[in-house]
Amino acid sequence: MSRIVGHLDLDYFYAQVEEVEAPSLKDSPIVVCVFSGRTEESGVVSTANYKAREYGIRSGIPIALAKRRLNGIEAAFIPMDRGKYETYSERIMETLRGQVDVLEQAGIDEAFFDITKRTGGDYEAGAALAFELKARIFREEKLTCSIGIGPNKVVAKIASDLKKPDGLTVVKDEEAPRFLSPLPIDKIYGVGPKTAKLLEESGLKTIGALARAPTERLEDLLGKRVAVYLHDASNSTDDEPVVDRGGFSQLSRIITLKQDSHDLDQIVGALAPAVKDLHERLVSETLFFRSVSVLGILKDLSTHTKSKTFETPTNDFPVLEKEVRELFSGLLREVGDLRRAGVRVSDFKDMRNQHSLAEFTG
Ligand code: DCP
Ligand code: CA
Ligand code: CA
Repeated sequence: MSRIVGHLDLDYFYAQVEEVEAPSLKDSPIVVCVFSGRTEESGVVSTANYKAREYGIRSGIPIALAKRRLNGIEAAFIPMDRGKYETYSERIMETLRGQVDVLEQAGIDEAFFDITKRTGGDYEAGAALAFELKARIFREEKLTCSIGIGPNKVVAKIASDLKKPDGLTVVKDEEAPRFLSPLPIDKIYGVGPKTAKLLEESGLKTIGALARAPTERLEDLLGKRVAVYLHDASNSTDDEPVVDRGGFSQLSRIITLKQDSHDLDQIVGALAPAVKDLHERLVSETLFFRSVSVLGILKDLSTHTKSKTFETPTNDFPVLEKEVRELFSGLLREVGDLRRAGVRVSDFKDMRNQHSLAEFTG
C-alpha cells in the first residue's frame, strides 16, 4: 500500500491573523514588522498579506523600503506579536492532531501528516480529508491554508506550495516522478542556495536531472548522506517517516525542592539534572530555542516566572545553564522561598534539514 502524506502551510500566517483580529484591514496592505527600535523605521518585514505583496513587499526586506513601496497607499504596519500567533498555531495543531494518523509540526505555521491508515491508502479519500481539514480550520479560525498530498514528505511539501493561497494539490504515487521532474532542484526541502549552486554548476538544474544522476557523482559533490537523500527525494522514493515530536511549542521540566529554599546555588543545583535532561531532549530533536523561562512555585502555590528571548535560536548548553542561573537570581530578588522550581524553553526552530545539508556544503 502506498503511503499518503500531507503538508499543510497556513497562508501569509502572521498577517492573516492580524486580518482576523481586525477584519476592517482585510482589503488593504498589511505589513507585519519586527521593529528594532533604533529609529521609527528601522527593522525588517516579518511577512505581509497578498495585497501588500502586489507592491513587492516580502519577508525580510527593510521596513523603510516597504514604506517607500507603499508610499501614498493606505497600509497597516503592525508590530509582530509572536505570542498571539503561537496561540493560534497551538490551537490549530491540536485540532489537526485529532484528524490524522500522525502529525509532525514543522514550524509555527506548518505540519506534515500521515493519513495512510485512515484512508486505506486511497487518494480520493485523502483528497476529501484534506479538503475537510481546510474547511475546518476556516470554520474554526477564519484562516486559509494550503495543503499538498503525496506519497512522501518531499512531494507533499512541494505540492502544498504550488497553489498558494487556499490551495489543495494532490499528487498520486504514480504521478509523482512526472510531477517532480521539471521542477528546479531548490524546491526540494533542505536544498539551500549553496547546494543548489553546486548542483547547477555541474549541470543538474531540474529534479529530473538529479533523479537520473549517478549516485557516485552526487556523493563526490555532497557526501554520502546528502547524496542518498537527494537521490531518494528526486526519485520520489523518500521514505522519511512523519514523526510526532509532541507539542512543538515548548519543553519544560519542573522539580520539587527537598525543602523550601531561597538559596540560588541550592535551587540551581537541584534543578541541574533536569536542565541537562531537557537539553538532551533538545539535541535529540534537533531543536533550537529562542526563549527560556524559569519558574518558581511558592508555599501558597502562586507561580512566578522570568523569561529571556534571544535574537538568534540556540541549543548551546552553557548558554542555557548561564541563563537559568541569571533568571533565578532575578526571580529570587522578587519572591520568597521556592517550593518547586522549573525551566522552560520555547519558540523553537527545527534545525534538522538545514543541518544535514549545511554540514556537507560548508
Ligand atoms: N516569518 C518571518 N520572517 C521570515 C519568514 C517568515 O518572521 N523571513 C514568519 C512570518 C510568517 C511565518 O513566519 O507569517 C510563516 O512563514 P512562511 O514562510 O510560511 O510565510 P507566510 O505564511 O507569511 O506566507 P505564505 O502564504 O507564502 O506561506
Ligand atoms: Ca505560511
Ligand atoms: Ca511556513
